[in-house]
Amino acid sequence: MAYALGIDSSTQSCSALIININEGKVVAEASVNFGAQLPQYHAPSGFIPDGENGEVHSDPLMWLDALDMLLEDLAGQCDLSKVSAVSGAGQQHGSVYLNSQWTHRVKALSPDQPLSEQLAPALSRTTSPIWMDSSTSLECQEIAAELGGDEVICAKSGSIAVERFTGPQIRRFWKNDTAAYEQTERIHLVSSFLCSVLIGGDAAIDTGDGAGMNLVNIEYWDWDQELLDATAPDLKDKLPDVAQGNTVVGELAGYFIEKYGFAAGVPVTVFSGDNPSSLVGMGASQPGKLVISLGTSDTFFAAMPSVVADPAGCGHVFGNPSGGSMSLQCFVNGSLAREAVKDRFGYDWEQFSDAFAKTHVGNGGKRMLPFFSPETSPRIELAAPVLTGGDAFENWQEADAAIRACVEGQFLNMKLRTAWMQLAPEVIYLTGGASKNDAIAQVIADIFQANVQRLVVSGSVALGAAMRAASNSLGKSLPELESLFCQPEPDSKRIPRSDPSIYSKAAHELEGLLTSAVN
Ligand code: XUL
Repeated sequence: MAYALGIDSSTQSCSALIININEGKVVAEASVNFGAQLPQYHAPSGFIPDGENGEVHSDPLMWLDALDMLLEDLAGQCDLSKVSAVSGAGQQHGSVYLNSQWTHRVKALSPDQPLSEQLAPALSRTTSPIWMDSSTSLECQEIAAELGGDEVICAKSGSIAVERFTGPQIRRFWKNDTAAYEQTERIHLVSSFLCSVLIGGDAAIDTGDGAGMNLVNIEYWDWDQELLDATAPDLKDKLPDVAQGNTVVGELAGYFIEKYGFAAGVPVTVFSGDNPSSLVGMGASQPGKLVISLGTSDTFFAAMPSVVADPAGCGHVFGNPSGGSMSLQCFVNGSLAREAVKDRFGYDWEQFSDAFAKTHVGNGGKRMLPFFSPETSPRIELAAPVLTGGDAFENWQEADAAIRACVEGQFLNMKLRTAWMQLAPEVIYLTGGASKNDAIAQVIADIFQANVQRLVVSGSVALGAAMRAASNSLGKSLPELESLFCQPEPDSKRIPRSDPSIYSKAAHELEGLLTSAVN
């Protein structure tokens, strides 16, 4: 049979799709919104609101209920006995803490009771810190001090110690609730937790999601004893194995066969993080293509020809689920910054787009550091965006020039900050809400001097998971699957049109502006 199931347990919802790899079609799709469909967890946006000291947690039982609901929905849409390969992905960095009951409970799941009821007694920590949690600055400093500085951690783990990463989160749990830490026999990521439930035993953590922990060494892709020791005692014993993304970790457990009608013996490929999975779902798993996702914040990621870490410590290196490594860099000032400029002039999105036709490439030297809130790439906190280029412009009296300056500033900064990846992309794939804006797409094509395209893909995380499952277990290669499922949107191609020297000069000027803003 030629069906593969991909699951995406993200921050606000759990979604899935089933693909038919012979026909190149999505045959079923479902999604459970945590806030709307599981109101009993009091997490309207998928996390428990009003956490103290930067804490952002979610209830892992909510993720289990959503999984049950999702499979029930899918079983109503399609005969699940036709599914012959499964994989998935989870929001990165979040962690689940399990006690001595975990091993036997996950092995003996009965179809007569929901997953959440059977596994609730196996939690040694009732809630899970997720990627939005910023409570661990002190722990990051402690880990860095123990290792000999951020550069050492970055070279080993692909990132400096980062608040949302799992290692610093584990350290804080150990410090604040040592007894519960000691009762913890297993720590899983969101991805490996759900995968474990599906196979009825501990699943490995893949190199894509594992690298978001500050615990895996990116040279040999396994736990790094020094990083473990600097984080918390006896940590290695509490963690599952690390595996490459093409590993089959088990077969679907009896619970799913009996309850939802899956066939016996369905292989499950190790789950990954949502970003690594999206890399595959966007058809960019081989070097040469890169993805820019234009969302609340903008994210830039790409398969890497070789493993290098960002010397400035802003970017991240993760494992690429299809082998090798990938880079990821987040820019906090994404759509919110574009929206702030638009709103400042009372424009709608059409007027915003028209501003590009009324101004010229390079904006006549009018520049903006478009950081409305603290930025992570580079790490900078400005009282307000910095503008340069004449009094009227600097006093926000030139709406169209300000809009171009904001967007040019964002992508010039992105080009500068991602230079460490040493990529020479043939094509950039755009995704996310603002990717529909052709004017923005043209600016990106000109700044990166590369072709820019939108894909018809929606739900690239779940699609990437289904494609990984299919390529591991159903005998179709990823390139074949990409040509079936990752097609460019007709007429969305933008090619570089401007003289490259305009934006190299502009990049130089922006870097100068940045240096003087920091000093
Ligand atoms: C990546 C990150 C988020 C989460 C949630 O480092 O924190 O993108 O993966 O989507």
